[in-house]
Amino acid sequence: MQTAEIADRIAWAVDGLEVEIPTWGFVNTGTRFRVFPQAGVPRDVTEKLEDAGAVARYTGVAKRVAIHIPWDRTDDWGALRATAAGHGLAIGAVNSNTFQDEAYRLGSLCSPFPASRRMAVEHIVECCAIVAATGSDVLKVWLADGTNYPGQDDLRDRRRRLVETLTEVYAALPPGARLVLEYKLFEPSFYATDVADWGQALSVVRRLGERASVCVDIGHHAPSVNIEQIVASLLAEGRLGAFDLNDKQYGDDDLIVGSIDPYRLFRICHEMVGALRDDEDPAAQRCARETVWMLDQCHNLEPKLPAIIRSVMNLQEAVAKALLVDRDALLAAQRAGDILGGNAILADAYATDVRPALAELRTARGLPASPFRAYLASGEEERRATARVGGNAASW
Ligand code: PSV
Ligand code: MN
Repeated sequence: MQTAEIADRIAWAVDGLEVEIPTWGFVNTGTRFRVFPQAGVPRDVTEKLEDAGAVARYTGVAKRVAIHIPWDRTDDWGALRATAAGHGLAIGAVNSNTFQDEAYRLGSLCSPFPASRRMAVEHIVECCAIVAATGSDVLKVWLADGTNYPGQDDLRDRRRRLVETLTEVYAALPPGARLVLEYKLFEPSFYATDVADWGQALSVVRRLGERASVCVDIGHHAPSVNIEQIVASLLAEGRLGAFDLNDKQYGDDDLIVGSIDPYRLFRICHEMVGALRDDEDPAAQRCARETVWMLDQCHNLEPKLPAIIRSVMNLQEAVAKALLVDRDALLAAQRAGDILGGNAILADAYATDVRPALAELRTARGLPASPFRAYLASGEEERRATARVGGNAASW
């Protein structure tokens, strides 16, 4: 296939795809052993938005920014929204945080202590108000709730508390907004996590209502779990709400998306593109259209901005390859029971080098052919480090 024909077929990866960048991707992060600070890291939410604005400028497809409360707390949400808009950004998912307070020692929404549950509900209800005040449309809830030892708490009771408190939160969602519930296999709890997998998350959001769905964080699964099948199942149920994109080798490693297993990322994108193009399943199609493609990564050692730009490009490449899959031929092979034929269609699309076509598409739209190289050559990284001296760099 010629570059021009490839470009034609993958244009959506540049014109249609919307990627959401997390403010916490720009701050100093680390492991439980040490945080290694970097130069030029934002000192407040305004500077985080400035960095997200740079990613949007270079890539052209990352125009939503996810915020985390209280890390991004401000006393004027309207002003925050306006600052974001000044950088060409809309506020995306508002992430609640019920994992960094002493009160949450034994959990938040599932805690055995009514006062802790109350505090968590009030915090997330406040996040609902922030959704409205910032013009966002998504509330994202991840819970660090769980237990470390068998017998520590009653598992069924914890589940009952979860449904009860989330029902209260759901009632506070602003009109038109959605709640997405994120699951995670383990950590910080090591015996039983209250929302540990997609089945638990799906059954809980079903109890809440139509505007509740599931967030799939790629890093939150056991090794070798088939994540694209989870994505397909959630799409079929109309309950996929968002991705937290990243990559992993061992646990919840929060590495650059597509840096370890680009083929897995491609397979996930293939499920998404399949649903987006499936006119015969309008419910899955709508669900795929509304799904937020958010990054959730930590750049502990590598420079943060170029790492995030790289992530966006990796995602675009995976989406582009998925757009190249010959769906009619695939369907025909599948219906004919042609195992190797079907597999070859996917393998051929994955093996295509889409980078020249992506570069052409970007150039035609006034974007740098390689946002990553253009950013590194721009001197912005050095200027940021010189300008942001003094004060307290934002960190965990
Ligand atoms: C938890 O590990 C998580 O994936 C959740 O999305 C949090 O909001 C995010 O990381 C930041 O800690
Ligand atoms: Mn996440």
